[in-house]
Amino acid sequence: MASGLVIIPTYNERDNVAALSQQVLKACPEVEVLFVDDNSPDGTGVLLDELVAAEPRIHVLHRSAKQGLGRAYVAGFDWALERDFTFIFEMDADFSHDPREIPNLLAQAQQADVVLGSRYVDGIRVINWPLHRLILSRTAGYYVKWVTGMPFSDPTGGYRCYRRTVLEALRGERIKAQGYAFQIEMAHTAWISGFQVVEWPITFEDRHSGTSKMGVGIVREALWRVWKCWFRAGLRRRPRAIHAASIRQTGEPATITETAS
Ligand SMILES: Nc1nc2c(ncn2[C@@H]2O[C@H](COP(=O)(O)OP(=O)(O)O)[C@@H](O)[C@H]2O)c(=O)[nH]1
Ligand SMILES: [Mg+2]
Repeated sequence: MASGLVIIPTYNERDNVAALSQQVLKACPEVEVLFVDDNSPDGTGVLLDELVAAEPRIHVLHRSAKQGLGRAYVAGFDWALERDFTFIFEMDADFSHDPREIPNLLAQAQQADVVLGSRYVDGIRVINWPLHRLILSRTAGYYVKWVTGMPFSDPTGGYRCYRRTVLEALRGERIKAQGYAFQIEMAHTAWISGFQVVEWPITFEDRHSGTSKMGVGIVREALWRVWKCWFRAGLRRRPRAIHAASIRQTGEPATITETAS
């Protein structure tokens, strides 16, 4: 049975998680939500336990310490693959990603293996972000393209939908990044392996509450890991032949289960 899971990593997101999970389930009642919390000092984890107790479509994975968004996603992907989810989403916890886009990402995923929510296709759609963050984010896209040949405009974005087949195939790959380099590595590994990766325009709005976990270490990690992507690809700048698990090879893609209303 096909279904969708929205994975949301959290670190000190106490003010956001209740309203966000509600909005996600309202925007797309067919999906379930998995929070991956790294023992947030602000008590996000305790609040998440309460949400889980009240709503069967909400789940939580508690991890013992802050290990970066990449590690949280890997734990979430493993959790999803142990269950019966076909469409697995990434989403930030701070309302930077509008939950109303989930059905659109899902619709795109009917015809693609990976859908990357992008702030930079058809112009720039970013609200209230400090200029230095915008410049950094835009530069990251050009840098990744320059080094690896991967043509996507927003490779560090964290609003995505992966087909299960992609995560199964990438499970054996050594994707070790902790910060935003994780998003680059995931996109690059899927793309260079021949999966069909598409971009979908989204609007990104800076968080209203809580603070960013972005730091110099995350940028430094991304800078060198992009080169590693290229080396691991054998210096190739184009995908291999279409991946055997790509929907273009397997015929009709699965569709998400409709819930009875
Ligand atoms: N579990 C977990 N989540 C994290 C970690 N670092 C960041 N996040 C979450 O990842 C998402 C994006 O982080 P954020 O600080 O908003 O980054 P920004 O939007 O680039 O400023 C948010 O949901 C954070 O709570 C981490 O180390 N562990
Ligand atoms: Mg944010």
